[in-house]
Amino acid sequence: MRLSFAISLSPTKFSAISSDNWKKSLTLMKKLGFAGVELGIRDPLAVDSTDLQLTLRKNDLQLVAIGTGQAYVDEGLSLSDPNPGIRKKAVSRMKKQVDLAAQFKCYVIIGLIRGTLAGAAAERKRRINSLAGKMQELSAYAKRKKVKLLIEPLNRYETNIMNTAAETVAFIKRHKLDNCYLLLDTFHMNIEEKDLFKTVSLFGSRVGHIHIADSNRLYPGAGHLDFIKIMKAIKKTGYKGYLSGEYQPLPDAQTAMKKYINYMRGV
Ligand code: LER
Ligand code: MN
Repeated sequence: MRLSFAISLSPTKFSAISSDNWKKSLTLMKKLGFAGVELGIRDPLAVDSTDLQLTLRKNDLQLVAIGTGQAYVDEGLSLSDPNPGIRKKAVSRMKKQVDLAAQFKCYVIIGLIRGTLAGAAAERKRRINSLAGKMQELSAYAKRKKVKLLIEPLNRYETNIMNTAAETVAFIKRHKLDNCYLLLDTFHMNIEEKDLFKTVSLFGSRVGHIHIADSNRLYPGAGHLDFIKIMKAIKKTGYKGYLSGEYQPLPDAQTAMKKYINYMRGV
């Protein structure tokens, strides 16, 4: 398993990643020995992909995945918004994310961008069906571009759509999203899963990517999660992907990053 770290390409309200200068962060990541980076990108059209490619190459870093939640947090775009105009904008933004990911052969994450549901049961049902349709469209689009999508179960305080791995896998199966894989985040799992270790072994074969954060959404070792046991469970599944640190950049972004690599090498 290789180590990566999630950072933002531009300033964002999303508090679980650092918005420090990304080029400086990549230089530090190379120095610390990371193999990959995960980038939170609000608008892929604002990205100079040649510059990004060169900077990644210079620092021997693989772009592992694109996080897309900033379009929701900073702009209010979501795939399940009641307003069809906003849903359409969200889909087209996600297609641009896929286009960018195709250049780097990396994953695209569907996390906060799916939005959250309000209203009566019938209205929620309509919107969940509409969301499934949008995800089928995106999944097929990404498949044509040879890009895999990741759906991340998120805790109940951030969304009410797919909080657990079981719900997410059921959604993937029900709507035949054969190009979508599971992203497990230890912070969300600690809130939502009955048995985090069992979840890892049960759904391990469907996992495409992993986010690491402690129970308090700080660097591993700052909270009460048993990462030795978690790593053992992940290893048992034969997972060969990246472990991306994704948490609040505290006490400061650089220290948070250093803490990650030191701690993870220890476990
Ligand atoms: C959100 O809480 C999160 O964990 C992100 O990775 C999802 O966009
Ligand atoms: Mn996450």
